[in-house]
Amino acid sequence: MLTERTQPFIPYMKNRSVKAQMECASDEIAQQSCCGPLRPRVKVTVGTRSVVAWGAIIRNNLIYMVSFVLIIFNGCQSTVPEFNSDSAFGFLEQQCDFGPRNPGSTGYYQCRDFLIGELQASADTVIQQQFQLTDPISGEEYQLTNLIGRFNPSATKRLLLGAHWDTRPWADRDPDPARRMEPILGANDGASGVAVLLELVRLMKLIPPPIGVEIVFFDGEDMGLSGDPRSFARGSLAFASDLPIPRPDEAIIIDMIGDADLSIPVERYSMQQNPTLVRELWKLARELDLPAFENRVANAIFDDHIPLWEQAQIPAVDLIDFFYPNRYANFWHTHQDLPQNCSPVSLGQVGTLLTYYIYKDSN
Ligand code: 1BN
Ligand code: ZN
Repeated sequence: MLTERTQPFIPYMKNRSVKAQMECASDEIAQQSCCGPLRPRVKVTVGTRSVVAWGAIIRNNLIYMVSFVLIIFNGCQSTVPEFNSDSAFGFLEQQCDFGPRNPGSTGYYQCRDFLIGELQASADTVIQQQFQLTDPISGEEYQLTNLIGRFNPSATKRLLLGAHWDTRPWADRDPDPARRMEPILGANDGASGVAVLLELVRLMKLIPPPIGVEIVFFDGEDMGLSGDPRSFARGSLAFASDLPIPRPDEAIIIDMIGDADLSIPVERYSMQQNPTLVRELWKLARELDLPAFENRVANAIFDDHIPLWEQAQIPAVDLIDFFYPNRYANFWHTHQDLPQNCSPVSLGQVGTLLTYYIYKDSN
């Protein structure tokens, strides 16, 4: 069953645009002129003569001028829309409602068509990139699909934002051995990153980004064998080995960012591949008061950011919370990877960071 997203999405501006503020200012002036004349009304009586108080005139005019300058100055600051965490969580639930999305499953095809529809409704261009992958256990061959949605593709600066949309065909870390060959639902490992990107897709349709943004939903990330990291991230390998778009300047991958107990230290390979972007993102997270982002370097994880750098020299960073739910328990690659173990607040932290990163230079 599909979850209805009942709340209409009404974005509002953190800092209102120059135009909106000018309109507001002119409304105020219009109101004043309806209620009374713009000419100064203050009079003082000197002896028997009534004279206009010139001091008051100058003071009033100064107030108008200072207000105008402040409005313009405030309008020059960046205009960043608000990221809607509940809407993003609705996208997470919607993907899980399709069931497991491992290659060849019913949920896989339903989800692929849903993602294509969402991109086509909002992006300037949509590209489907197909590639082959053999299931390392059954030997079955699948035709897989990376999906790319391009926004403002002619911009000078272009950022790639990626997440994998496929889910793992096996719950090989589940405590119940009898269920280890069943596919996982992938609420966190799969749906969470895609959910944040789908919300950004909707936002960018409403408010076009000032930079170029390439949204990439990678396929074939999670069909790898435990103990063989290079058998993972096959969609990003196919993408980076044969780029279907001009090479982006930089990339941010998001994976497993829905954990209700979210903690995102710096992933070690990311620090090597793009230390400048790591510092900028974690500084922004500090300024925005996003507590999930921790100022320490942790595990090196073979994720979709590695082929981007190795094959195409795209300096890519991975935002990932590898300990799901924490260091003392594990839901990763188990049947506990469910929406109830994820949170809109967690999606909101990552979504807010990315929204600021995209729109920070707009006005
Ligand atoms: C992330 C989520 N990954 C798989 N599911 C990448 C990964 C590959 C993590 C190998 C650990 C080992
Ligand atoms: Zn996984």
